[in-house]
Amino acid sequence: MKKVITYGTYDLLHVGHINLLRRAKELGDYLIVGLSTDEFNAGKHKQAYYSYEDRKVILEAVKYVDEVIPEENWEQKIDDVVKNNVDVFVMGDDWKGKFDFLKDYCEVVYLPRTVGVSTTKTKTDLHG
Ligand code: C2G
Repeated sequence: MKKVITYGTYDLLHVGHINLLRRAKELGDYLIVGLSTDEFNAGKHKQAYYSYEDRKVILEAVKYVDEVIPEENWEQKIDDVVKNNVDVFVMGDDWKGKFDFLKDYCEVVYLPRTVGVSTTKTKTDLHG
């Protein structure tokens, strides 16, 4: 079974997230998402609108997602890849090059982002 992993905040789920998850799943048979905890987001200077628990429930309802694990720090990726026997690591290409150190442990794939949609844009547009 070919296992894929990706990471993110996945707040206010939108089509850009779904496009990433669908393409990530297409690269294997089982997709794990490392979901940023609220504490880790604070470190990313990101304040998610939905709590980790709610973002996890929402993500687990997406048909492309097989498992959600907490992303608590920047250092856990190698351990996650090895522990879960992951074959492919996937991220949107805004992260291109940032995770190439994982190439010693698995395939590393950066996928083109979906243009014109982001959680930040949603928030700004809604504030009127
Ligand atoms: N994404 C995308 N297109 C968009 C918006 C997001 O393809 N229009 C992708 C991002 O590239 C990322 C995933 O969707 O692969 C999740 O995006 P975020 O929730 O914004 O994740 P981020 O804050 O970038 O956290 O350790 C990695 C970090 O946790 C990634």
